[in-house]
Amino acid sequence: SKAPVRVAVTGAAGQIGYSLLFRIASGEMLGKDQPVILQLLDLPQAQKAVKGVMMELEDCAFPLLAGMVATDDPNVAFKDAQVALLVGARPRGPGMERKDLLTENAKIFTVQGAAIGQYADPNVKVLVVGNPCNTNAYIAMKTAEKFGRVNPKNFTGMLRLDHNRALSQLAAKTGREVSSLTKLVVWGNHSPTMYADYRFCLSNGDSVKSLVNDDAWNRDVFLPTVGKRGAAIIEARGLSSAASAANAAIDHIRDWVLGSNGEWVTMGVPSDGSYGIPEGIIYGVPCVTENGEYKVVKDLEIDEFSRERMTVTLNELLEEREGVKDLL
Ligand code: NAX
Repeated sequence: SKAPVRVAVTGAAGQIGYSLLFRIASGEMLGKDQPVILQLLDLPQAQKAVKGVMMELEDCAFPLLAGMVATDDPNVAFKDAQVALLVGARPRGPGMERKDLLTENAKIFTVQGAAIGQYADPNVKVLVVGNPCNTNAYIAMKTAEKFGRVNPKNFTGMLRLDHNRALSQLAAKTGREVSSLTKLVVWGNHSPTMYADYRFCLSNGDSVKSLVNDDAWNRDVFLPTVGKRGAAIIEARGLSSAASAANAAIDHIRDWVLGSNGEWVTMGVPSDGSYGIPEGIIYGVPCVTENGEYKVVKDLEIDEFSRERMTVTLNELLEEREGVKDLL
């Protein structure tokens, strides 16, 4: 049987953690033949709650769960980790400015980036879920890079929830099965500025753009619906999206590790300069994954409307980067 993979998860006592951990332990992320060891990080005051989650994980008697540790020390949590899911983050409190949120989180992600840079497996695959996830991933990457051990290309941010939200809206609009849709991409930042782009999207060989054939719907209904979906969930549920976020994290890592079989998946990855995105910015792009590596789909045509949208979401990321530059 296979050697266990060490999976670090931060914010383990939180809402997303409560959905995510059980699915990782049941084999939905790395495969039904792949044992895992869970390395759970949360704040000191959340350790008791993490213990409770671990008790429930034990009570599932998952055959693939080869071990677990709980800790409040990032250096312990990330030790030899091959997959790291950075979910825990400082939520926006009452009266907190966007700028404060950014710098509070920047502190967390410099500490965790340093721990990953020193102690994780050199090929660790990092997915940042905690918001602002693109910029948090950027901070962790830049900090980890200083130690010269881990691959900076492997720091990614989660755009997959936006991607899945867009798929389901398009399936509803066209009356096609969600599973029939391919070649969707969500460009940019995980925020309401994201640009879900279905110009290349196909359903059983038919162009989804032609099936929709409604630019006003794209601009006035589709993009706002996907962009504001997180707020709509909070409004309806009284809590932020958790199960769907955990599901997206599973999808992101599963496709990265096990391959996307030629299909496009959206990942926030450090830009290599393509599409005019400055190098290093963590930006949602279409990727194809194979043998544990992602490749950005290149040379797609960018029309005027798309360029406008891609610039708006890029400018937000540049602003966020400017806001944390003193910490890096
Ligand atoms: P919760 O508040 O339920 O849980 C967060 C957990 O993280 C808590 O247990 C907290 O103690 C822990 N934590 C805080 N600081 C930590 C640190 N420095 N080290 C380790 N653990 C720490 O939030 P939850 O609903 O689970 O959401 C977690 C994050 O995901 C939030 O930042 C949220 O904004 C973000 N989201 C990102 C999404 C995406 O698509 N990228 C979508 C869903 C979600 O909104």
